[in-house]
Amino acid sequence: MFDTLTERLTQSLRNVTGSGQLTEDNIKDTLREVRMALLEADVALPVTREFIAKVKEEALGQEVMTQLSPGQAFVKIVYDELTKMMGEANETLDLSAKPPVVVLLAGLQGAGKTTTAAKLARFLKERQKKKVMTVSADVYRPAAIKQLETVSNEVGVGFIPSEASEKPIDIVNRAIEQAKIQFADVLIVDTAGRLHVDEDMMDEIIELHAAVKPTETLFVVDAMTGQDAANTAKAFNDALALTGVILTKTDGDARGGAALSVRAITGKPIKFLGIGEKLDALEPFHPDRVAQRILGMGDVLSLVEEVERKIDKEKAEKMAKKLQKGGTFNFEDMLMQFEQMSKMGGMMGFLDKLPGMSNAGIQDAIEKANPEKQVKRMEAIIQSMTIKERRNPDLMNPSRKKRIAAGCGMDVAEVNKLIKQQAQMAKMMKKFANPSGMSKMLKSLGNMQKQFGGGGGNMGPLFGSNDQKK
Ligand SMILES: Nc1nc2c(ncn2[C@@H]2O[C@H](COP(=O)(O)OP(=O)(O)OP(=O)(O)O)[C@@H](O)[C@H]2O)c(=O)[nH]1
Ligand SMILES: [Mg+2]
Repeated sequence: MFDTLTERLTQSLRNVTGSGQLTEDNIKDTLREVRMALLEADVALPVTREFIAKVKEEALGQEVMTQLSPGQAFVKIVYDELTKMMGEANETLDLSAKPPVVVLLAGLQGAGKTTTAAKLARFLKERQKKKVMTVSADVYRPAAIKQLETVSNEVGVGFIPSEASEKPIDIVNRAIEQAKIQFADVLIVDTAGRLHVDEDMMDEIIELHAAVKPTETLFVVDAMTGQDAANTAKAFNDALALTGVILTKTDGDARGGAALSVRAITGKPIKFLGIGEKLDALEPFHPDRVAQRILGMGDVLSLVEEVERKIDKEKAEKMAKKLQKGGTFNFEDMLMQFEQMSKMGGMMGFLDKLPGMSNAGIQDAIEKANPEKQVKRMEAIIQSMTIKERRNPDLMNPSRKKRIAAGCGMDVAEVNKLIKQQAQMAKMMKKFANPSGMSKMLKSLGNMQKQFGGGGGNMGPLFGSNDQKK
């Protein structure tokens, strides 16, 4: 998603150079390019205008920031404004109402409503442990009901049958009763595709909405329609009082105009993104993460830049130098790396920035592995060592290990595991021992995702998973 926009934006943002403050002069050209980039991405004109005005205002009002170059400062402003434009934070579904919570999906023909119904059902079932049921009120398109049944079965949620001869309101009222009897937490209602200019069809869903009073009314819309997505969302919102938008087919959308326009034009949050045809291809919409992706901050290179800014550079250089001279990556170095990692917002914050790591399944696996906790334990072990031991891993012997384990209240097996990890990291570091060793090491972490994706929670030498061969 956003490939074209990202390319354009990163290119123009690179042009803010010079030193000292941002001035009208040194941002003029770039602002024009950003504006062009947004319009080309099919962001609505009023939205683009407002965005540019805000960025300009922020940029000119900026205090001089010592650590940031004007270019970096400008990127930061653009990033902040992009995030704001999309709504700041992720908005979740309101599932606090009395069950069954009714979620009504509406949208144009072929937007992805039926697919999204199943994706959402799967998401709520697996991530939020909800009992979900689905029902189709699409009595118009042949096989529409069957389609929902098929995908509901595929994701393993209850499906309430309906007939094309029934009235949508009757279908849904009956479904609510049935969902109650079966103690479902959530009932997802799929509806027929309709155009906002088709009065009969709009009246139908307005009546349905009034009768059913869904807790969530979500507009499902194809991201590839760009700013039209935002405009139809607005038209539906005028009729239906939406609670949010689900943007589908973002996997095929290189421009991003829909994602950027919807909030500003409708005032309603995008709650989810459809990112593929498969039924697990749905992810919660996080404005900040999307803004990062748009600015290409998801790539490892800018991660390295960020790291270099934040970490104690001197320490890293000293370590690199030592490694270069053939020194060993010891426990002291390991401890330092853990500290730096936590400065960067911990493992989750760190992984967020690696491309491919936004995949929901991966994030889940990481959260389960709880790297933060593992790091804390590893830190405790190192802290239980003497300085001499920290600097000379070779000193380790059974009696020292026993003392260290006792000192941190863990067992020797865990100390052994840490020692093994240190050895692996030392080996890895040797490979990258040159002045930019740190950067290369971080890049190599990018490769971890492969290992990780296929390895069911194995985070490489740095964070061996707990639940592996005990
Ligand atoms: N690539 C991609 N395809 C998607 C996504 N969401 C839905 N689709 C595809 O879009 C097509 C239409 O999806 P449906 O779920 O049938 O759309 P609908 O809104 O229910 O269509 P109608 O009921 O006819 O109005 C299908 O081929 C889906 O596989 C997505 O996020 N990415
Ligand atoms: Mg459908």
